[in-house]
Amino acid sequence: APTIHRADYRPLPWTVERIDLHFNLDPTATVVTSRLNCVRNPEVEAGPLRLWGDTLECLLLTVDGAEPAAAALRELEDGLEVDLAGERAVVEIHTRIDPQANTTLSGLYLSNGGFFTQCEAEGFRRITYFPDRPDVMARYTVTLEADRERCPVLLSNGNLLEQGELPGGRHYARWEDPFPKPSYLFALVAARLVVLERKAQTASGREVLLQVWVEEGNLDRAGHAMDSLIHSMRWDERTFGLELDLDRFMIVAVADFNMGAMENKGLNIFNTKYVLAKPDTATDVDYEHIESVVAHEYFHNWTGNRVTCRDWFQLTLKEGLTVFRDQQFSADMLAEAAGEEDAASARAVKRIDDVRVLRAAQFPEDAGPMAHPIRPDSYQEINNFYTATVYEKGAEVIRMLHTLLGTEGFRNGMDLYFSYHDGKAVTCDDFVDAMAEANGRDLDQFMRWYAQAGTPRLGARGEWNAADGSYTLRLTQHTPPTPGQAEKLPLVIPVAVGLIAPDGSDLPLQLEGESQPGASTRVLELKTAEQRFRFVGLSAEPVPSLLRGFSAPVLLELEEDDERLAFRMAKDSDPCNRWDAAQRYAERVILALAADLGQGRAAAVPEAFIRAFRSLATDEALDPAFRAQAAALPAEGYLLERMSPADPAALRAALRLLYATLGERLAADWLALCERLPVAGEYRYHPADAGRRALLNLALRYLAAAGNEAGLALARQRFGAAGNMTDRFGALAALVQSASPAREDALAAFHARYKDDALVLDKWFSLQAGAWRWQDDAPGTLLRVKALLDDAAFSLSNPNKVYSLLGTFFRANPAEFHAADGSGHVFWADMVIALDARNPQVAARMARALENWRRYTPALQASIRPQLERVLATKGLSPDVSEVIGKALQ
Ligand code: HT7
Ligand code: ZN
Repeated sequence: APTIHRADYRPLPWTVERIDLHFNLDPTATVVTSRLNCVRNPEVEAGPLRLWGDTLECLLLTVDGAEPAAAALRELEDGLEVDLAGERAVVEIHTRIDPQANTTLSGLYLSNGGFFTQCEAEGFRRITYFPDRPDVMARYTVTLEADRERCPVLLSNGNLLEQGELPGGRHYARWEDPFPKPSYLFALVAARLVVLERKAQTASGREVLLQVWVEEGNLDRAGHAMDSLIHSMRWDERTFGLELDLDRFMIVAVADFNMGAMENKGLNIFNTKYVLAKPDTATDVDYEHIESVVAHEYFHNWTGNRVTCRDWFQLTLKEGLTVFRDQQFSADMLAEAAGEEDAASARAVKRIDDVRVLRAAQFPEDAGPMAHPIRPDSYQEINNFYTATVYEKGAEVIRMLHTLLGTEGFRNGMDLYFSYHDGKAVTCDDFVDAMAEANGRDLDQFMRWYAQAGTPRLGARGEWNAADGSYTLRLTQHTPPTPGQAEKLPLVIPVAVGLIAPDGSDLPLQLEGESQPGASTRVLELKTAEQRFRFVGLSAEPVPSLLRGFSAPVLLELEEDDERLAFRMAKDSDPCNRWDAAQRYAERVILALAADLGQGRAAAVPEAFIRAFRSLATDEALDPAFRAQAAALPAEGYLLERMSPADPAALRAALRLLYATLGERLAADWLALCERLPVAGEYRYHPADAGRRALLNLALRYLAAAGNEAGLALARQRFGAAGNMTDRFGALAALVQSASPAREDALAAFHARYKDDALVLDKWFSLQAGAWRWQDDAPGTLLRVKALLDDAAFSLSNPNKVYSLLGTFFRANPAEFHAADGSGHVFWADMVIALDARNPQVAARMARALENWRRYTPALQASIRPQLERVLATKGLSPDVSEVIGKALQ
């Protein structure tokens, strides 16, 4: 596939002002009639109208009512070019498409008999010929015509103008969206659905209709999504003064969907996973995710829809900013529920969650062959760039702006951004320029965050001068080379710093030249490769606490011995850094165990670590949700990245030993926790209860890993008696991650209870795919995964099933996936090839599981390479997979 470069962006000579669409919906032969009111762009040199089209059958094309001369219409590999005269023209196009044959879930497709669309990024061109780029913003009128029996509900963007009956059992609905939008925000739904609806008032007093559409039988699972939507509306009004601009806002749940959800104007389409929840089927984590995804899509209405991206290279303009907004929203929701006293801890728990995701998913991406800046310079397939870098690192970049400018400065920047760019398709420069102008700041150097790939290394060394009571912090930065970017320039890195006194209290900070001490945490701005900051007026040597709140997406390289880490685990006033100290200590212990076990040496968990871990996990003064974070070990994927070469078997052996040791040595503590923590009464989704359940389930996990009889009995009992999915699933997970034979019965009982529930079965698949081997002679997980492919509930055509079974195995079970006999690698190639024939986006996601293969041991590399080559040599391979594998092999 050709490479597309950001530098090649040119505005189109013709754009579309209005589009009138008519859909005659039929499962195998849908006819789409499109009338485009085209307008010449006076700022661009004359040229033809460019229409993209993909897998379309063109039935008719006219210009101002007549067929164009043969020479005026040219067929291109990816669409058409039409010569138009004058300043305006009406182009009418009729196409025929086959939704039933569309297994890609991009464009118009069928799910459970209903019609659904997904147009981001380039799905609209699979529906009709169109200048399918985000900088073409048009007003849409849409008429849907379908069989009434099959599709009683007909939805599209905006407001319903009219609906009625048609001959032959058909009916129609006509919709109009008052706001100009890019084609990627177009949507339609024609299906058999039921609705939960509420009326709400916006801040300015307008009445709006909120709807959540689901399949019959699921109405009792739609309430949490509705509540989340109302909370999101209120938060955006309160925080950014942004109101819902439509009279009606719809959410539709669909079971076949490539990603989490889609922010189509006024008609958000969601993966059922991020809508449906009731206590018996959804865990606390599911409730949390639903709240944040509903918020994310709702927030896009301003950051993405009202102001959109000029081109797809600017994707982080909407995604990074919207992830930041949903992270802030979730933190505020948690803080509100926790109450004033516990608000800081609640916010930290959310921040820790976000940092975990960044480290586990984005850091490896930044260290691999697909590394790219948050604003990439080139791509072959845009669908491959909906990445943790664009989303999560993009959100970190926005967060740094927020830190540097302050809450008020950031809000002023947002206001200016909307005042300049509402209704337009713009670039990341436009956003940062608005922030700079509103705050009188020069952010030119800051823009390097948009241009440079790779995780920067932040070095820190402190020098204590007892004679004058000063402490000099020397900060350095460098970013390692990434593909195509050998040299990197210094970035602006906000480093939030505290200094801890020997008694554990925070010291007031006074920099050299300042007249008096100030706050105990302050943000230093590191702008050059090396900078010194001299703190004065100190009476004893302090312990530095750096990057508080994880103030920048960097890897902190700071030499700290075990005692110092244990000290910060116990004393750091910044909860994120307290957690981080525990993670660093655990990482050090795990990697040392892995090195020993990998070399066949005897290994034991250091006593000092067990002591430090125990004090933190059992500290009753701390919020259970925080303790659950502190007691959870670093993600296996992150640890593999920290290992050189990455040796999944040795790492797994180390983790097994650590789990079992902590389970055994702290058994009495874990059992005591299990007595004290249970939440009485009926289930409610509340962060305080969720924290208790999370810590209790973690305690069960440690006990089960150690084979503790009392712990296993408790897990069996809780599994049987659970009154909600969080408890039931937590107990089941503990049993499955143990050598106990009880796990098979529990898995069977779980299956029997939920055999008709697709979303719960996803959990059942995932749990088995992620299962470790707790006895060396147990059969490998791959055998189980292969057997599950034939389960009646499994389907390679449903992304949720693929992500649950294959995604978990390839991404979350490295030791089993990378079994020494190479069977996992052969299986991976078989699956990627099979998936690619149906759904290239999903196949590419699975393909990426091996992108960092060069980091593994030579023996594993030798096993992986031929499989990568086999996939690349497959006839008809999609551009999606071919970009991933091509770059991995480069
Ligand atoms: N903006 C949405 C992106 C999305 C998507 C992209 C490619 C293929 C399928 C997709 N479904 C949704 C999701 C979001 O960030 O809100
Ligand atoms: Zn988004």
